[in-house]
Amino acid sequence: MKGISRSKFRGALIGSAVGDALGAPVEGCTMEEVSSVYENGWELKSGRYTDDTEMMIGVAESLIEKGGFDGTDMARKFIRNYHAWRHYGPGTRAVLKRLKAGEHWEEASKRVFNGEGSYGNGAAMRIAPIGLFYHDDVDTLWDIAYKASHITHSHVLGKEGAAIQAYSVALALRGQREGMLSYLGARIKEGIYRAKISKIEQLLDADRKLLIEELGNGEAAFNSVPTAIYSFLRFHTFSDSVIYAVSLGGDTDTIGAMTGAISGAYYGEEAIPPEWLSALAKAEDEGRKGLRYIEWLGDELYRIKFKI
Ligand code: F2R
Ligand code: MG
Ligand code: MG
Repeated sequence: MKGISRSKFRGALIGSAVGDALGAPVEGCTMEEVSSVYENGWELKSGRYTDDTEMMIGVAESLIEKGGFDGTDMARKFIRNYHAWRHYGPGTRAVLKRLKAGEHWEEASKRVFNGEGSYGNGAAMRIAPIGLFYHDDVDTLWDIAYKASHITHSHVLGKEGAAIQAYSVALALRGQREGMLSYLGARIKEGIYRAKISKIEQLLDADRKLLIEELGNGEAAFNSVPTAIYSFLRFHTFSDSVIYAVSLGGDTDTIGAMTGAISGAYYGEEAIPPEWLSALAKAEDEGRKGLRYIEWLGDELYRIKFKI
């Protein structure tokens, strides 16, 4: 398809991993703490990614192997890839344990948070491959984003957040930065997201403190997905958006990952600073699913999508 390149597919996935790795050392910190940790410059300190990227890899692997969404297989990929030291959220950890014990993927996620299900951002943080794969059909994208979220997040606000993030990646991939907020507004059903997305335009010059008060920087999907979209829209380079997202403090790896996915889909892999790519490759490529592997996942998604 015109304008949609392999570089943009790679950019969304690697952008997500890089945003995750930049935010990981400061997850849970205040804005002030983040600026003191990064006072000598925005280097990828360890280059290691966390649960955000490990799960995103599982989504991509499953779409590639099955040629589309398959809940049983995707759940299996999450279990197979799991490493506790990547710091998973407690709800997701509990659901993965149930899945590993043999519970069906349509049932396990309904058991956490007193039967409410999770509205954490753990479904949204991994959803970029679905935004890429279904970018040309928003009804299917929305439906599949909900289904893929349900494996671990059965609360409607967890699923809606993931669908909004997936659609933002698709719009960025298609080059639809102008109009992104109207396209999103026309789709969103849940009030808390409608309210936050409708505020983004008027907040584009806001200071960080106000932005956090209005959109949030926490682990709930509704306190982080709108913030990632904002971070993309406020700036005009990949690094400015991702650095800003991390500078807000709070759930820095995840807001960084989601901003990186949208920005990478828009600008392509070439826009990601080479020193960030080398740090990621150095930390993760030795025997792990690192930079080269994530690039390969982007290439495969592109190849299967466009039948080339
Ligand atoms: N786990 C973490 N970070 C914590 C520790 C890392 C730190 N670097 C350290 O070493 O100290 N990060 C990862 O988890 C987040 C994604 O979480 P996920 O997968 O959505 O998990 P969960 O537990 O389902 O939801 C997150 C929290 O949201 C609240 N919540 C969700 N649903 C709720 C409900 N129905 N009622 C009440 N609260 C609900 C809870 O506080 C959950 O724990 C990402 O940041 C990822 O990076
Ligand atoms: Mg994480
Ligand atoms: Mg996080």
